[in-house]
Amino acid sequence: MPIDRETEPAALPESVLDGGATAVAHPNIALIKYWGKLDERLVIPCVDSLSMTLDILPTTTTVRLTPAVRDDTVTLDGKPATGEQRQRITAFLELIREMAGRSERAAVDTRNTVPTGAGLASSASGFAALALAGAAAYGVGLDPTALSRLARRGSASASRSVFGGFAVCHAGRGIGATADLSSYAEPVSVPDFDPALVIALVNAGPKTVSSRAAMRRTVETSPLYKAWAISGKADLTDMRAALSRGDLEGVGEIAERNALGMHATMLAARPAVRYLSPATLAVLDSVLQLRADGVPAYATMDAGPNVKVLCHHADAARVADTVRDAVPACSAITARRGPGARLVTGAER
Ligand code: 2P0
Repeated sequence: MPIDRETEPAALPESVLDGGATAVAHPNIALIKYWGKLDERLVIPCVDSLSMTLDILPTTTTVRLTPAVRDDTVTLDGKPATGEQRQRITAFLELIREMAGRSERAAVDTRNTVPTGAGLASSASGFAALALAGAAAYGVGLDPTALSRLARRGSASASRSVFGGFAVCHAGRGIGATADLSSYAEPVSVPDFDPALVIALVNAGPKTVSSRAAMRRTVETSPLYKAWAISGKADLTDMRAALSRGDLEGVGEIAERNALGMHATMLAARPAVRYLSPATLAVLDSVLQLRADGVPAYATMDAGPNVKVLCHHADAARVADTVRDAVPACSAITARRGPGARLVTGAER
């Protein structure tokens, strides 16, 4: 089968085994959202999801084995990682060591260009890059499906950032090892669909409730959760059809209803989880106004107040101006579909 340079992650060159490995991965934005886990330890999502990988805000991660050192060292944006962030990364390295049958510790250096923990998918790009660099550094050869399953153990959304363009993450079936084997992402081939995604950054600060805690509370207490999970199945079927038609209006309508439904499940949780701020609502109003003015523009929001607006490239500048007018403190950056995770070597590092 020919290799699709956009959707297939790069193969592992032997040269990266000396002196560590560096990988780059991009964030993705879900058009059909993942929210809720069936198994927290194995990171098995309750629902299927579908996303677009972006061409901006990459994470670059280097993993070097440090046999003479007793503990892993983790540097995040130039500073030593602490607390839960460090723990998640070292637990992930432990998984790779188990796969490799090796015990050497490692030094991890991760650089994000996206604000960490702001609902801008830094854990998606972060764990996709770490999975690829970590597997390469420890000499574990993984096919794209296995790499995606590994990335999922870091963050379910990271399974999708292994691939470029559009990707679907299967929630999987069964429990335990069966669920682990059957939950992974794979590319969705829509070569001619290339929309713009205008990211309206209303607040780049870290979120007040982690998505992990928020998901858990929603699944356990929200009376709306089950209804949303069921309607998401139809959303996914409709989304695949709209994508294959290259139908931006269809894709946008389905993405918007799926995201609003996800936030409705959170608002109904006890106590409520509310990521949407007044500025978020002002941007949503401006998106409605754009549509009323004949500009196809559709909103999606993740675990934070920022809004991502799907539109045609030709309309992206107008959309960006409109959201900036709606919320003067807001900045807007435009993304398009981007590449899958890849290893980088030599000077590129
Ligand atoms: C998504 N989000 O599909 C959804 C929509 C946020 C809202 O995946 O707990 O960092 O590490 O699996 O992937 C954000 O949560 O969560 C997320 P974990 P993740 O993109």
